[in-house]
Amino acid sequence: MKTVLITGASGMDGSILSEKYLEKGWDVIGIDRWNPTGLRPNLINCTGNEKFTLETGDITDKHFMEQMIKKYQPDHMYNMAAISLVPESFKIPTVVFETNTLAVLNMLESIRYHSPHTRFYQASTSEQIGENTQKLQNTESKMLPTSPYAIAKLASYHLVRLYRKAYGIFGVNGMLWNHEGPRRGRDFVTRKISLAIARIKHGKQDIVSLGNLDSFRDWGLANDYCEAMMMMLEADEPDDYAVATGETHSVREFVEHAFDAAGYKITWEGEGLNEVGKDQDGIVRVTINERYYRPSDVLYLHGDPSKIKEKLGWEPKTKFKELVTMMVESDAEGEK
Ligand code: G4F
Repeated sequence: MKTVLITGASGMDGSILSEKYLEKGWDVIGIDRWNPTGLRPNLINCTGNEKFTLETGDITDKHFMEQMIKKYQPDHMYNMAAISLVPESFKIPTVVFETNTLAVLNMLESIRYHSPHTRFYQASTSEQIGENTQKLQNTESKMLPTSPYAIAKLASYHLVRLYRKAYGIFGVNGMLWNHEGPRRGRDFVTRKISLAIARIKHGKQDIVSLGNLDSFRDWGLANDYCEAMMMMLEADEPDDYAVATGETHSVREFVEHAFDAAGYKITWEGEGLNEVGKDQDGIVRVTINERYYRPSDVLYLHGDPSKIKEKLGWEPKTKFKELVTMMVESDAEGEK
C-alpha cells in the first residue's frame, strides 16, 4: 500500500492532489492547520473517504513534522503549505521565512534521517524570476526575486537541490507559473475578479477595486499543473522543472475577458490611480486603489515549459480564455 503526505492539503493544489491520489488508490495523509470553524470546503470530496486522514498541525513545528514523517514513512510527499500571497509577505517577512524556508529545511532533515526513500516535491515558484523580464523564463533563468516571499522560496529551491546532490534525496522543485481555478483563494487577482463579476451580475456588488493592471502573468489551470507535479515524482530521476503555458497576458486582459464572459464590455478611461473601467452602459465596474499596489511587483512572467514537455511528456491542456471563462462561470453559479 502506497502513502502520500501532503502539507497544505486544504488549499487549491493540495486538495486537487489529494483527490488524484485517492483515485489512484493511495493512502492520503493531508496536513492542515487546525482552524476554529473546522470547515475545509476544498476537501469535501476527501474527508469521507476512509483512505484519507487529516492530521492537524503546523509545518513550522519541527517536532510535529518530524513525527508525521517518521509515523507515515510516505512514498511521496508534497510540500504545498506556504504563505503564498505575495503582498502578505511584505507585512510578515519573519513568519514567511519560518514557513516558506525554515520549515522546508526541517522537512528535508527529517526525510534525510527518518525516511530517506520518500520522494519529496517542493512547491517552487516563478516569482523567483522577479525582475528578470526575459521572454520564456525557466529554471535556468537568472533569478532576481523581489519580495520576501520569493526570496524565501528561492532559498528552499536551493535547499532541495542541495539535499538531492549532497544526500541523494529524491527531491524535486516544481517551479510553477501562476495557476488558477475555481478553488483559487479569493485574495489572488484572478479569483478576486471572477468572484466580483459574479457578485456584480447577481446585484450583490457594483465595483471591483484593483492594483497594478499592467503586470503580465502566464496563467494556467491548477488541475493541469497538479498532473505535472505527479509526473515529476514518478520520473526515473529527480530534477527541477518549469511548469507554464508559454503564453502571457496582462491583468488588464484578464479583467476584460472575465467581464466579457459574463456579458459586459469593459472600456478604460483615465490614467494611473484615476483610471476606471466602464461597462457598455457607462457604469463604472473597475477602479484602482493604491492599497493593492505592492512595494515592488513582478512585472513580466512568461514561462518556458519545453523541458517538462520533452522529458516527461507534460503539456498544458487549458488555454487562457477557457480558464477565465471556467472561473467566471463557476463563481456565477456559486453566487446564485
Ligand atoms: O494573483 P496574484 O496575487 O499572484 P502573484 O503575486 O503573481 O503570485 C501567485 O503566483 C505565484 C507564481 O508566479 C505564486 F508563487 C504565488 O504564491 C501566487 O500564487 O497577483 C498577480 C498580479 C500582480 O502583479 C499584482 O500586482 O496581479 C496584480 N494585481 C492587481 N490588482 C493584484 C491586484 N493582485 C492581487 N492579489 N489583488 C489585486 O487587487
